[in-house]
Amino acid sequence: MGRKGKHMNKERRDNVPSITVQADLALERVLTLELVRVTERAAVSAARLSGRGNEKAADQAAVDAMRRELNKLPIDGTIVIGEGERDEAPMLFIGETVGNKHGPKVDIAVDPLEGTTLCAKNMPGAIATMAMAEGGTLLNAPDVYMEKIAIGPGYPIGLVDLDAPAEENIRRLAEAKGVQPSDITALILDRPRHADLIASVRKVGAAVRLITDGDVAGVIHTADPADTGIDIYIGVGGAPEGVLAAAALRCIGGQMQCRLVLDTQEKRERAAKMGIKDPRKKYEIADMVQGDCLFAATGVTDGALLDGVRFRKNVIETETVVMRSVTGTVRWIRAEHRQREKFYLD
Ligand code: VTB
Repeated sequence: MGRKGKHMNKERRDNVPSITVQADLALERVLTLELVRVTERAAVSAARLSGRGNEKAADQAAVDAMRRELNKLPIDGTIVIGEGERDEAPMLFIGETVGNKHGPKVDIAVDPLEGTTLCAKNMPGAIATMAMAEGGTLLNAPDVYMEKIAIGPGYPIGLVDLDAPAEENIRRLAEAKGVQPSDITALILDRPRHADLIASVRKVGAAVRLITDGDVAGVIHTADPADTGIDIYIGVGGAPEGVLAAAALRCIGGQMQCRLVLDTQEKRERAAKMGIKDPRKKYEIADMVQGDCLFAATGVTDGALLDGVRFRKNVIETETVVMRSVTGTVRWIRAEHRQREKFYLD
């Protein structure tokens, strides 16, 4: 779903199921706007450092801003997807509690700067993103790789399968869409590990669009192929990004299957400590995000999904998409900020 996704056609809207949860289990809807503030602040802080070639500084700026804003929220939050495990990340580490504690118990997944390299090089597609869900309902995943496959809404459940050969998935998808495999475009991270995958997709006649980073937005692109030109996302990316993308698809519809890449004893032990019992488990969206959730992303640099931050003379402009699973509502929020102080930029 690109920016033009704001004008999503009716057919697509009709295809998007909203999830059913007990009223007392739904997240308070006022939190939706609170999420926007959090990702806006992180995006502005990172954007100030875009194109400076310093990934660490941009990431740190986003982390600081996001943490500061999260701690103002009326929630009793726990970071379940964050900057790393406790011993390696001083802020927004997995298990850190955030919020002012006067509010609901929630799980939080954050990627304050998704695409640090994109931001450092001022390339398209860096975003600040987070998801929030009822306490205990987000997958607690270690920072390892994850196999992923995702398609948009409106297809029969189980149409594509993480364990099927890429050629077969493309053929099935083409048939269901009523087109030839050559009309299908797959989005894949440009990495040497994907050489065979890319060759298989091309062998069946489909097109590959490569991205250097940013697979949270990449997965979201599958939700509106008519707009983005992307029918399917396939490949191995980060597990934290996988859970964030699953939260977005939980809100807007679509299918996604994932499996953690736990290829060493050390990784299996880390995962086990986080409660992962079956290291080979194939996760569906509902396994990764079990209840109501909210998802937000603000553009840092310009991208297909969102415009980046604009620093004008007296105004800072941001663009954010925020979604809520219980209603399936997607809001595109273009904001003009006139109070620079709130961004702690000077
Ligand atoms: C992907 C990509 C992210 O990490 O998840 C990737 O979408 C996976 O790790 O933007 P490798 O770079 O090691 O392939 C990111 O690039 C974020 O670091």
